[in-house]
Amino acid sequence: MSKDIADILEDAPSNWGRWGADDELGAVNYLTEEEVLRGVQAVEDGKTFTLGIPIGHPDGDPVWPGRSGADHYMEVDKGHFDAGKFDLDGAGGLEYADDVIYMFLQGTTQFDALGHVWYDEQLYNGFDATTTTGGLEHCSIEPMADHGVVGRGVLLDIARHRGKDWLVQGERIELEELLECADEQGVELQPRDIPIIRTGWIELFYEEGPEAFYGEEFDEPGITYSENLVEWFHEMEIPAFGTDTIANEQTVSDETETLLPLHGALLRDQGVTFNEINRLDELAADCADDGKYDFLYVGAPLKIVHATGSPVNPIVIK
Ligand code: UVW
Repeated sequence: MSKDIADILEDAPSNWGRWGADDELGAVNYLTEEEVLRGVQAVEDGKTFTLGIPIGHPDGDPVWPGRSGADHYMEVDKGHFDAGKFDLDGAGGLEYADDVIYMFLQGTTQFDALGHVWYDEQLYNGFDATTTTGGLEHCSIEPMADHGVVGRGVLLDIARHRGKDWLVQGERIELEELLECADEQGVELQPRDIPIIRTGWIELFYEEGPEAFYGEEFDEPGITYSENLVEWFHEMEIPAFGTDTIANEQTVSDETETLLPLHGALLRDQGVTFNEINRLDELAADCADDGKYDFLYVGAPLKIVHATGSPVNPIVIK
């Protein structure tokens, strides 16, 4: 039987109440105007990178097992006009195309809302988990979408640091290695930064295909739970972090033997925003080339009412 996450995290640091009893924005509150300007100061040459993956890729989309990729279809196109299904009175020959996407909001590059994951019947800041029924009454994506997630980002290229194209199933990354990697790259991690951790894992999906990616038992590589790592996020006042994996952490923690404990310790307890399923290879190649690993990070989730998350195409400006 797996351990109880509430017992494991009993003494873990928390941000509940830090920004008031009604707060639903969490650690993104750290991203004040000063932090935005600190991000702007990291811009030197204006090079831009987008971190989103394609939505509706012909080989499918990389998603958490049990979810499905986007289903994209045409509601109206030239064929509909040629078949006489539309007659736009007064359009003078003007025609149009319309399409629809049916997808999991967590099924592409995305931000988790703070009410996406909980334990012990409570969401971030103590909201009752029953308020998620029928749509998130509290801690939906809306406060984050209203605020935006903008600050100084720092790439930590763990795949390159290990001399690999990508990490394999179950490989774990500890805090010490994140710090060593920053050191080796010659970049200083500062309080309120947005760490972007590259494992190469999403590249495996596109380069070797879904079978290699999912394997026999899905067990993603990633940062792993430790008291040190959780304390570090708290002391450094980390508002958000991104990775190129589906869930931003080792699937089953070696330490707790439970599924995704950092979702409990960081998202639910500290209100840290998770930006998942990024594609980081182009950004990483450029950072390796010019030796500059910090940048302005801009994440704009959609204002979807009562939603558990939102697709996002983060923009990085160097
Ligand atoms: C789960 O909800 C399982 O993970 P994610 O945060 O990746 O959506």
